[in-house]
Amino acid sequence: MSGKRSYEVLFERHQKNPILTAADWPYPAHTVFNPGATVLRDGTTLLLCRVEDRRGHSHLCAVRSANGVDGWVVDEKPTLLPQPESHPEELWGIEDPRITWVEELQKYVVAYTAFSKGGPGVALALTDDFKSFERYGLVMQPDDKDAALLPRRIDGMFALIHRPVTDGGAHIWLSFSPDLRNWGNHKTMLLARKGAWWDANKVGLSPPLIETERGWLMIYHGVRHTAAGSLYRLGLALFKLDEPSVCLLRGDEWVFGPEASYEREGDVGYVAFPCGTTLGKDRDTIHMYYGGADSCIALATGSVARCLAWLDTHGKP
Ligand code: BMA
Repeated sequence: MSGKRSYEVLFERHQKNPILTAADWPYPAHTVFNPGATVLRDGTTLLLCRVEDRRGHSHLCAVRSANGVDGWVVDEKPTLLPQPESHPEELWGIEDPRITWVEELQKYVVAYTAFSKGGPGVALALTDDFKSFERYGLVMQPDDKDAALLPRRIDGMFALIHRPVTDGGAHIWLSFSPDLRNWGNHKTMLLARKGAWWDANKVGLSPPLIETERGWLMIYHGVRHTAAGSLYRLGLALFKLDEPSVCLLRGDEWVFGPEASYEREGDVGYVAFPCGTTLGKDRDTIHMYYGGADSCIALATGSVARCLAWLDTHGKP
């Protein structure tokens, strides 16, 4: 805990950061970043990493570790490659996966950005082993990204969070589907602020929502455009369990931003971009996996209870 003169630290960087770089890859990779994360049934932590090659195109590669910190075993070959022949929306690559285990389907649903001539859109793929995947194709047309599925139905419907961009700004939306293919009943969930705010003009979901007794905890990114470039920082918000479009609390301040050298220096400096968290056995410890400067993978650790307590003192309805 920091002193009274400084801001409270909610997410502690791991001493071994960055925990993964392209140098750990068994095949040529330019950069590795923005991983989705989950804990498999046997307790293994799996990260589905975005790997960029020297064309600038991305694919996804799974890495596994017993403790979620080191000893990573990287798939020998790309785990999920773009398939532009059958899926033209993946022509320029697939990026930024978010993983949700769906009990009802007994499958992981991976929501990722499919990038092509039409722009970035949201695609889904289902798997139970991270070896073979069933593609559902593009479910949200461009310009749309930063998507993740909720782990269970709400009022009988699957619910997908995503971030379409319109002339009215880049806000977080929630959409519903009976079958993961047909989507409707679209609602705004969290709006970007305006002006000088750290989360002005552009916000997006970062990792999938974390279910707590008090509501769905969201870690979202806000983008501040400056003369020197964009600053990607993270904030917290809490949503109603049975009506997740309703925001209960939203913090005014960011809780995590690019400070370490591996977050400030890289292909895209000043970016800390998580796409996945895992919860510890205590169901409180949050392991947040994030991309540093679009170049490496890092880990920071927090606590659900402390995030909720922070929202109580720093959040507003
Ligand atoms: C955003 C995302 C991320 C990336 C970030 C910074 O638009 O799509 O993939 O990490 O930009 O470049």
